[in-house]
Amino acid sequence: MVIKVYGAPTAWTQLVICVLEEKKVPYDYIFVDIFNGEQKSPEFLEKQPFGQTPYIDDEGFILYESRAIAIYIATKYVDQGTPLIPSDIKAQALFHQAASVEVSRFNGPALAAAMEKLYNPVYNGLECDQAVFEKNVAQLGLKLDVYERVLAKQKYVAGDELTLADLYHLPYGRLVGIAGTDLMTSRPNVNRCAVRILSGMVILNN
Ligand SMILES: N[C@@H](CCC(=O)N[C@@H](CS)C(=O)NCC(=O)O)C(=O)O
Repeated sequence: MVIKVYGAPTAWTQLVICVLEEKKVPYDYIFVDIFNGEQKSPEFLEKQPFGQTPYIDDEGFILYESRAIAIYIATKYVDQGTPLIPSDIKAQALFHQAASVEVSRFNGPALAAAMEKLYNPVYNGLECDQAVFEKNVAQLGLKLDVYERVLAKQKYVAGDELTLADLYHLPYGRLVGIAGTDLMTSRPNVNRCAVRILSGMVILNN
């Protein structure tokens, strides 16, 4: 039985699907209608108690939190597709460093900018607060200036090989582009890395 991904064509399911594609693992994508509250149903909360997509079902083994799912897939299928987690102890430490930078520096302002410009108007019926959006774009820009300097010296965020730490930037890196910013494209080294990350993306349908 192939891995079942219960998700929606939004930010985090895209990461899980991208990891499965990079690892050449077959999967079934099962659409969860988060736009009509299916993720808050008792059946869904049994599997994902926080009421968010995605989660996976691997022959009865249920796992949620996209970064944890990504590590599970990359570890289980270590011998196929793109490696994604280095085996050398120092390369692995640099991978954890880059993954921590994504959570602690990139995700906050990127999520806030995407929420303000895309999610709030489209899904919550709220007007975009342009000042909040711009404040977060500016904060993210400062972080990406540092990324640009790092990526001038190495191909990817954890070194010269693509890792999960790069792919973790896919969900909100993509959305800040859709939100109309040039945060990625105006920084050549960041853009080079972003183009590679996005090359593994599959367009999901409802
Ligand atoms: N930390 C979670 C975040 C999941 C998340 O934010 N999911 C969004 C879609 S991308 C969702 O389910 N939103 C609907 C909701 O919160 O009700 C993960 O990594 O899986």
